[in-house]
Amino acid sequence: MAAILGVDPIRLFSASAPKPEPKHPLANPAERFKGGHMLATWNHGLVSNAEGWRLMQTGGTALDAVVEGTALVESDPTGSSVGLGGRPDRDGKVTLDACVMNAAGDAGGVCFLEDIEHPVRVARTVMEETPHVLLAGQGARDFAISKGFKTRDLLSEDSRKAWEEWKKSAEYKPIINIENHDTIGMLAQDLDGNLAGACTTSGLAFKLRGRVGDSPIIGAGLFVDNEVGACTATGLGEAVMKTLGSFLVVELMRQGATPAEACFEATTRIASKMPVADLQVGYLAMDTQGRAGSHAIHKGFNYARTLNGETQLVDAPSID
Ligand code: SD4
Repeated sequence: MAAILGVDPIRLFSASAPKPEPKHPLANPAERFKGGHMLATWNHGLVSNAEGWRLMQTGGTALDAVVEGTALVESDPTGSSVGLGGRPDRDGKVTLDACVMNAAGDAGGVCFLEDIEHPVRVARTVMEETPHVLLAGQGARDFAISKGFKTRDLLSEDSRKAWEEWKKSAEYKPIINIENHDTIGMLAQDLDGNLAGACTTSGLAFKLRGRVGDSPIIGAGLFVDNEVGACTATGLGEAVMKTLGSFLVVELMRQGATPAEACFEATTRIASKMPVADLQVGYLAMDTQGRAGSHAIHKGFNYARTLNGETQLVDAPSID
């Protein structure tokens, strides 16, 4: 057989091929944190973490915690950036993005999904019951319905009024910490020491129809590597996608950065590449040893942290 790209195929596939490198030091089972650790973006993370902790007490995995923790926020009609009650696009339609990732590195997501209250549960179903990672639009909706998810109108009266108001000037200008506020990204390490993450959003208010942000994109809005750590992002998805932020944070941790150092580096990376006066991005990360870190471009980003059942709301440091 001819060499492929200059590599002898016998060497490539033979049993004597070089063994993989030893696992990362953070993967050391003896040092993994097993007290239960959860991080979730913004104030509503408090509700998500409480649900995650409740599930962990009765044997729930990190994946159960992040999916059901964020699903609670999706059901809150007063939240204007997630699930039910989320702000619509320019055409008055609520379109949702979500993804999940588990300790095995499996991932699932949905984007541009309409009429389904729990995109995060659909994302889990995509991961567990299909060979795919991401389903979009009508296909995602059809898939959800085929799996028993019910449809409902997600446009709340409050969001309809905000859209009517927006149409009067129809100015497309994301506002830091207001319009971009409230995506929920949640990371968990369960009592076995395994990691998982979820991210769910209605995206930017009054976005162009069909616009998909970073939140359902694996490596952008969320990334989990059970050997190293996990990261999620909130803020302007276009900025997060340009630097594949969550993957970047996890890779920096793999190279030895703490979660805080990695989030700082990923945030300043954005600021070094584009003007950031009018955009906000916040990163939130954990490693396998129970350490957490966060960084945002601007002030105002906070997150809920639960460690050993104790919860606190933490203000993230920022560049300005
Ligand atoms: C998006 N990243 O669609 C999301 C919005 C967000 O907090 O995170 N808001 O770009």
